[in-house]
Parts: sequence; structure tokens; C-alpha cells
Amino acid sequence: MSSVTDNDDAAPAGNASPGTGQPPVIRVLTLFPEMVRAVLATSIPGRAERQGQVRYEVTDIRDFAVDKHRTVDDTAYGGGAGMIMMAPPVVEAVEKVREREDATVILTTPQGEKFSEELTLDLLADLQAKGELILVCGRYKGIDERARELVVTREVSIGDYVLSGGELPALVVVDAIVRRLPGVLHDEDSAANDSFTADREGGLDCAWYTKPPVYRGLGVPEVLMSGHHANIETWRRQQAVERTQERRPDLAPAIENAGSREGPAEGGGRVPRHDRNRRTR
Ligand code: 6GU
Repeated sequence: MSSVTDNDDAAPAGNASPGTGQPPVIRVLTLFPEMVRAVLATSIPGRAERQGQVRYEVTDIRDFAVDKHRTVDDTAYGGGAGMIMMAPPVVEAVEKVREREDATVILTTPQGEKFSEELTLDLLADLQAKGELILVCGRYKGIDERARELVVTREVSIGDYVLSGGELPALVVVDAIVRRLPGVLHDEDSAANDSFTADREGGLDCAWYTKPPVYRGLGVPEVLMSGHHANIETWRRQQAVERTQERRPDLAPAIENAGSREGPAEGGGRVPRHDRNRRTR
């Protein structure tokens, strides 16, 4: 196991584990450690570790195989296609890396509870309270049920489709949590009004524009060029509400009244859809 970034010169920055002065640790157990390390060393998750706001420990489950061939999976008792992750390497690995008996141990599996903003904040609070969070990357066919019984405390899925392994889901979960640690995001990463946040009433974000002012004949909504901050804010809120109602009516109840607090802004109106490939429903 090892940290994924060189953080020798990093000072702990306000995200210390309770009582230790050390940043909280996220431990990822996987059969593909290089894949996991590469992603966690990149972009905001990598910067967070280099800044001393979190630490990652990636463990190769194969190191805990119990035979000389380093076997970690086998066929299912009772028959059927597909390999099952054996219980011993998973259980031994978790017990070896776990620092707290009560650490949350998440297994990524299509049979888990669906990942969400709410679960992100729940796991963030857990990481901050315990200073430790453990993710076990499952395999498609799954892991021996006894490993779940013995060491897994929570199972998470990132949606109703099947992936080849639990590594990408684990990385999704880690990214979502780490970007919410205090101080990890800078102003330029501005996230207060991201989709699903309180600022967006749990709905989607609005459309955004930057230079150039005209691209291939397409302009920018006039209100955004007006310098009138109140009107811009109203337009953006209205836009976010319309977008949510159109694309995610399942989220719309959350923002039912959000758009009607103020009247429509001057120069407002819908953003035209420029995606020629989008099919109409
Ligand atoms: Cl957590 N694992 C796998 N293998 N596939 C998934 C998933 C997890 N979530 C959605 N699809």
C-alpha cells in the first residue's frame, strides 16, 4: 500500500482526523491498484492529497492471496458462469489495513444502494468523524457472501448498468467526497451552485458561457453581457429551473417554486438548443 502522490512537503490543512493532526485516510482495496492510483493522483483528488487535506492508501488485494499462485477468484459453488472473488484475500486485506474496528467498509457493487449527493455528504461526515473510510472494489460477478458478512458495512452502486469492476465506481465515490472536504475546492472550482446543491434547490445547474462572444454565428444571451447582476442571477435561476423541469422532471418537485420568486429577467428567455444531434422526444 502507498500514498498516490508525493506529499512529503504538504502541511495538514484543516481536515485532520479526530485527535491525530493527520488528514483523514481513504483506503481503496482493489485488484487494479495502478488504475486507482493513477486517477487519485490526478486533478482535484490529487491536489487534495498534495495539499495534505486527505491521504489515499491503495492496497492490492492480490497481496493477500493465500496460495502460491496468488489466486483471488474462483468459480461459483453450485455452478454458473463467471468468477467470484474469494473471501480470504478480501477479509485479510480489510483487517490488515483497517485502523478502527468501527471503520465504514464500502463494497462497490451493482446491488448496492444508489450513490447520490445525500450519500456523498453522509460518507463525508463519516470520513471526518472517524478519520478513515475503506472502499473495496468488487468484481462484476461479485464477492463471496461471507466476505460481505464479515467485513463489509455498506454497499454502493453508481447506477443501473453493469461495469466490469468496482474500480470506476469507487473512484466516483472518492471524487465526490473529497471535493466536499473543506478547503479542497478553490474559488476557480466554484461549486456552491453546482447541480443538486442547495443553491440549485436540488435541481440542475444553468447554462454557462465564456469567450468568444460569437462562435460560428452563435451569440451569448444578452442579459449575461448587461453587467446587471440581479438580472443575471434571476435569469440563471430561471434557466436552471426550466432545465430541471425539462430534463429531470423527477427532480422538479424540489424546485417547484424556485423560479417564481422573481419575475423573468430582461433579455431572458430560454437558451436555444444548439445540439443538432439531440433527438426530440
Ligand atoms: Cl458499484 N459495480 C459494478 N461492477 N457495476 C456497477 C456499479 C458498481 N454501479 C453501477 N454499475
